[in-house]
Amino acid sequence: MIELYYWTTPNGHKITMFLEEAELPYKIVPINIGAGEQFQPDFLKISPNNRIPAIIDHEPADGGAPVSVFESGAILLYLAEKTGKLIPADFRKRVEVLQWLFWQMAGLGPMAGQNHHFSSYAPEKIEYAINRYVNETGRLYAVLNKQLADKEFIAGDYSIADIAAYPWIVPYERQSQKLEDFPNIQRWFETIKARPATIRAYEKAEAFKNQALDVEKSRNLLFNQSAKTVTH
Ligand SMILES: N[C@@H](CCC(=O)N[C@@H](CS)C(=O)NCC(=O)O)C(=O)O
Repeated sequence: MIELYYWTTPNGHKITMFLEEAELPYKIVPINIGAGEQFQPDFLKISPNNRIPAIIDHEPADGGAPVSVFESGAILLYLAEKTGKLIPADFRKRVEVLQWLFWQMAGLGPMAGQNHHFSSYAPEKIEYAINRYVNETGRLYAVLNKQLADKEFIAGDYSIADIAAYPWIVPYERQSQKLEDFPNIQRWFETIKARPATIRAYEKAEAFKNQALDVEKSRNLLFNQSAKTVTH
């Protein structure tokens, strides 16, 4: 059994997408980041960065004590290695998946995240910052579009590289991007959206709809973090 510490955000959706795809039994433990639950001491023990998602695997491969993992890319890789699913065994194909997984983790995720911040959440509209992150998101979309020109999925077969990227393309309008400008992404996006596991993963989020993030109420909690908010 996998315990998934989760909230209904792109990085949270990555893990429900994997678990649904691999049909692994799991239990969701909601961590309402708008209510500050990411700072609870028990959660910080498994996720010292005070961010969702995190998992506890109660049946690790070595048969030992439960294993906890934080960082969505590390979780996807851990689960793919555990199950042998959504990652190729072939050496060269595996390298292909890993480089695109890290591209998402270090590029698309953080840049689109800053795009959301400066375009939607920042109390002042800072033109330079908005342009910087909208342009960088667009550049990353163009790179992905090129990669998908001759492939159905990012690294050939459907993999954790696609699962990492998809939830960050879902809010494309908020990122001031148009999918018509990226026809290969559009085709890829519609294919993944229609997968039964993707539909089931996004349905899991519905249960928390009435607790949707109210950025105005949570502004101080989410956007006022510093070294001082990292507790012992
Ligand atoms: N690099 C991390 C980023 C995780 C992340 O930023 N999580 C957000 C939600 S998507 C969060 O928990 N925010 C809580 C906070 O800012 O306190 C990952 O991919 O797991």
